Amino acid sequence: MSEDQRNQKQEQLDQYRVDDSGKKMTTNQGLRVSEDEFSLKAGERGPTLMEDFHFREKMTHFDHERIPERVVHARGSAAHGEFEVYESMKKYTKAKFLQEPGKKTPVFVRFSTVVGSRGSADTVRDVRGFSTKFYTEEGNYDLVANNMPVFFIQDAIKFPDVVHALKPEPHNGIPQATGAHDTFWDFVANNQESAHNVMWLMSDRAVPRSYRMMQGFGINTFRFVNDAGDSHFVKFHWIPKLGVHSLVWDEAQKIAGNDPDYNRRDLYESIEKGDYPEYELGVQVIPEKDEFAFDFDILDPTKIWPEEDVPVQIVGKMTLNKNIDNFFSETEQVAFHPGHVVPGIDFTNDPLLQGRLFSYTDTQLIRLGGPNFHEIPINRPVCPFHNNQRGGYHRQTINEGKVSYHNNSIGANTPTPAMKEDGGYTHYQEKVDGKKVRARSQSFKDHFSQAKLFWNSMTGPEKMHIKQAFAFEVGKVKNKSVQQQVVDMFANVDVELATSIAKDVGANPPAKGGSPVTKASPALSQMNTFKVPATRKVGVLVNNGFDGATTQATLDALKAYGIHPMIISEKLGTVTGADGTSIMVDDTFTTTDSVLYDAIYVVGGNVGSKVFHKNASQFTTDAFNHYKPIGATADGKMLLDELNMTGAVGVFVQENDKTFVEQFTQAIGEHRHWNRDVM
Ligand code: HDE
Repeated sequence: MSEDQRNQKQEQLDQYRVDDSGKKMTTNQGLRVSEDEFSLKAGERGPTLMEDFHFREKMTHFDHERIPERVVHARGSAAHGEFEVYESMKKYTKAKFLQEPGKKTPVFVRFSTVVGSRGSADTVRDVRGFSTKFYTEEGNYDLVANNMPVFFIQDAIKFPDVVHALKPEPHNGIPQATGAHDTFWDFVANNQESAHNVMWLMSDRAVPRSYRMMQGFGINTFRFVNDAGDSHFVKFHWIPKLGVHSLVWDEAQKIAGNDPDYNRRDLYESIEKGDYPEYELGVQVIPEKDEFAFDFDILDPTKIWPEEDVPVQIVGKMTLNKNIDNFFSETEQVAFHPGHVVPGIDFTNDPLLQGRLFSYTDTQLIRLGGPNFHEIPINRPVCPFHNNQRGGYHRQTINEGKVSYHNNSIGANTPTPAMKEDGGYTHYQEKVDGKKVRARSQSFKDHFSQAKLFWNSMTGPEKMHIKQAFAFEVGKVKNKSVQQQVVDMFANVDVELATSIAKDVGANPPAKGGSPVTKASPALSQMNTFKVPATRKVGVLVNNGFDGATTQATLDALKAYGIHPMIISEKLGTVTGADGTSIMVDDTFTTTDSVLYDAIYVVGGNVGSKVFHKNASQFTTDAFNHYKPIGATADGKMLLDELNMTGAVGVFVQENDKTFVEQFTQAIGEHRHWNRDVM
């Protein structure tokens, strides 16, 4: 694809972009408006007149400004970017955008939570969506993924059930954006195919630190088809270059109050700063002949293909390098669909995928109000589109001529279907032979082996977090029978886990033993991820009279690592060091909170202030309890001594230690100090 074509998507969006600044106000019909503050009245104190077309147009537009939110994944945050191929996938697929190393394709990515409504908080315990639209020369390809590699159900017909159970309960509309209530856990215990996904949901994966630090998984098994017509089964992965990192649950809850837009803001601000999120695309490929070579069914969406058995091959890298211009036009109106494929990418009989192939277009009809949503700028392919579809709400294309049917002679039988050699999409001719049944394959019946594999793959702290998550979630369940059913169900995964849940929620210990699976997949643990200090935010607690030279040098050194120190003090404006150094304050103890930073650097100062002392103690204690790295100057050490933190794991004091910055920086990259004894 040429540079021109790569810029095509941007140019296409630019056509629709309007800069209103400096312009005269008009109605939507282009009529200049002379007055926009007073409605037209019969006399200054009289009634408003029906003939006030400007008032009515303005109010009608406003009355209709909302569209139905997505039934799931309502809360989203998105960005533009590009995907660049490292390794040609020619061997497996003829998809043109995956053929040549170096080839770039524009993309639009929307991240989301699943269960909460559009205005809900970002940091709830939930699955995250990770949808990517590739604007390829052969049409749009959508990779509609989640941040967990398995799903709650095996057949799409159960999707309304799982979503009803997870959403706020229908009688009172409570609780928002959480599975911590009776109906979800009742669903889980009575639909045990959910076990594996529930293990992921109780793990740290459900509270990502950032969309920039989150994996993506296509979950469903797709098919690659090459030029020769050979087919391979394929699973898609996104791997973040910053590693996979999560929040602590207590922190996540506090962030939900302090900054409900936490993940959205992080994405937006990072791109504004030039910290472009990067993800590598990986594929796991299984040849057709090995379809039955595994001890699980490769079409079962509650199963992973362990990476140690089926390695992830890296294909290329996606960089998100441009923010949206308008949330509604882009993030809200973008329409994804796993059925938006290009030649070389095809489907399998995965029964979840088959149902998805119906649902996504269907949902856009109600959400975007008709069949022409492909004409909305964010959804338009970069290649032209021609067919005989006309009409429908909000049709924008003005098709010329009187022919809108196929076959025809009046229009020389165009548009004409393209031959396969000419890029026409042909479905892979999989042989299908069976009776019409409402049934599930026996090969989908094992619900616990991989749930156990996941549990076995967790490190001590990760297992602890899972137990705590169950204690919270199942503890919120009011129905004692449901609690007991959950305990008994998860004994099938691990008895120690089930016993711990039973203790925490006051249920009886589980009756039967756990799964015999002893295998682990180290790739599943977040402890084995990349550790990168760059782009992390450090809260710097500064008071007047601080050690100017040391502080300034440290801030510069941290910045050189790509870390973002943010100055926090009692008041906005500047703080002044003992040597006259003056630093701008970014936030105050009132406007920000410890939970919004990856690490705390206690600089302090020599000017006593009770307010500073009280707030700095609170910030530092929270950071300590959330396992974050803490650094301190000699002045700041006094506070740490008082709080009994000096010498604790991940606490660094800058006395005469020249290696302070290196140690502190490395600790920031490590993310958290799970082996610290918190208070
Ligand atoms: Fe979705 N899903 N889904 N889903 N899904 C939607 O489509 C559906 C599933 C996913 O950012 C809806 O446009 C069914 C798996 C993401 O706009 C809807 C089934 C995976 C998004 C729908 C699934 C996903 C959606 C609602 C089971 C991971 C947000 C709004 C059979 C691979 C897309 C919309 C965005 C959205 C249906 C299961 C990911 C209703 C029926 C598995 C990331 O069509």
